[in-house]
Amino acid sequence: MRRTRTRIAVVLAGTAALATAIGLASTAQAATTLGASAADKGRYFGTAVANYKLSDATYSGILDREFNMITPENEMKWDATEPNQGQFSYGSADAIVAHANAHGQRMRGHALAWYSQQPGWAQNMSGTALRNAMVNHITNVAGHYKGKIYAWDVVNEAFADGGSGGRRDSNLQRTGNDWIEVAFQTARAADPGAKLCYNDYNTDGINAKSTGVYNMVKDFKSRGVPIDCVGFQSHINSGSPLTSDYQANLQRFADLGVDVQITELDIAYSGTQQASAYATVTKACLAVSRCTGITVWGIRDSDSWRSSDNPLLFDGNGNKKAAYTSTLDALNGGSTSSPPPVSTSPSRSTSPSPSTSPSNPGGGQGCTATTSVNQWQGGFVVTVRVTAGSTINGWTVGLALPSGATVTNSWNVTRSGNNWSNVSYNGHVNAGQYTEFGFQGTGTAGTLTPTCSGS
Ligand code: G2I
Repeated sequence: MRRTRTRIAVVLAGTAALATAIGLASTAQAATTLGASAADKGRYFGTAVANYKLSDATYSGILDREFNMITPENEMKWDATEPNQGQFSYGSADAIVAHANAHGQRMRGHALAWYSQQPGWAQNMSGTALRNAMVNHITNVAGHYKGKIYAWDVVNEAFADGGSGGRRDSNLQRTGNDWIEVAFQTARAADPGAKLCYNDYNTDGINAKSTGVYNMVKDFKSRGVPIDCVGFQSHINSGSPLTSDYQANLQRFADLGVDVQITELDIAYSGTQQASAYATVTKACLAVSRCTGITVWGIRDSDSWRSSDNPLLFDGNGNKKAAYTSTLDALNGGSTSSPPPVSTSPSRSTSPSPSTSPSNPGGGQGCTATTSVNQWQGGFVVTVRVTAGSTINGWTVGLALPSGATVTNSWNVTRSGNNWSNVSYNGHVNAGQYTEFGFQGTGTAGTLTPTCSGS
């Protein structure tokens, strides 16, 4: 009897080993959770999370089983993180980050600069005071989370709805059209490792609004403004339906040299129509190699900001819906498009030089430096481009500011008086290529005459 049992046990063990081997082999084709399946395709699958729901076991059970990226639904917004000017409040957001760390999930940060959900004190500000408040806010919040955020929605919803293709009016917009690039430069300085995204809604197909954003991104890339990604919220409903050019729209942005992400997906259709639309969106992301992941805007229908539309993947009881299955199937059957390159990219760029000619050329051994200045009343941002004549491994730009101008913030550079030198990751510049650094200040930058010396 004992011998028989032993033999059965050995046979079973052998079978189990074989089954495990087969199971592992087939896992790559058919992962059983959204996060694992997306990971097999080099992508993430995330959700918006509300901190106060983490104590709900059904909610956190689904979260930790299915999702490997988290966006705080409200906890990192300006009103939550700086309720009084200069007083920062990170408790709820920190709790979400701690949950993510404990469960192997990464974080998307949302959102540093936005016309909505501003604290009352900021709503009442304008001009230079508001601009400075925005810069201070971004510096503090992105600095607090430095190294902990995969991607930040640096600027949210800055474009107008409708056919204008232009900017939305807001107190931030009225501080000057360059507020968006200042926000990106400030975020880069505060957390150089985070991908920096522009995020908006009704930009999910090719239309006037998305083309306005497209033109801004193209301009930013050509001038070296640090932007790494564009978020497409994808709040799909009958008034803002899923269009057949969804994938083409993602692709045209990716072709500008930015990652694309689906950031707040929910689909207010029902039944099979909803399931099929989720599959279409998922396949579109898989088909675009720079689409790095998908985030849904909540877990259960009851968690949604528009819960009466039942737009999510789980019903109010936490059961998987048809939309869940179609999404998972789409992930598992996803195209073989290569995953996006993994990069902790420095700012060096090989993109074509800007159309505007350099304002202040200056040269020395191995390199030249040029500046472009964005001046507004009371403040400025300077971008300095260092172009290598022959390949260099380090550089120093000599650049003096007029009296009365004070630097408050700089990025991709280390400064000693009037000498601005490379940091660890941007000293090496190949012949003919360039890298950029920048700084922000108060006062007037005036006409700058930089010199450059390479080593
Ligand atoms: O409106 C849907 C989303 C559009 N894109 C940007 C997202 O940040 C935005 O998320 C929603 C949240 O899902 C809501 O939860 O943003 C809303 C505010 O603009 C959030 O609603 C707010 C309520 O308006 C507040 O009354 C409430 O105090 O949620 C707050 C916290 O529960």
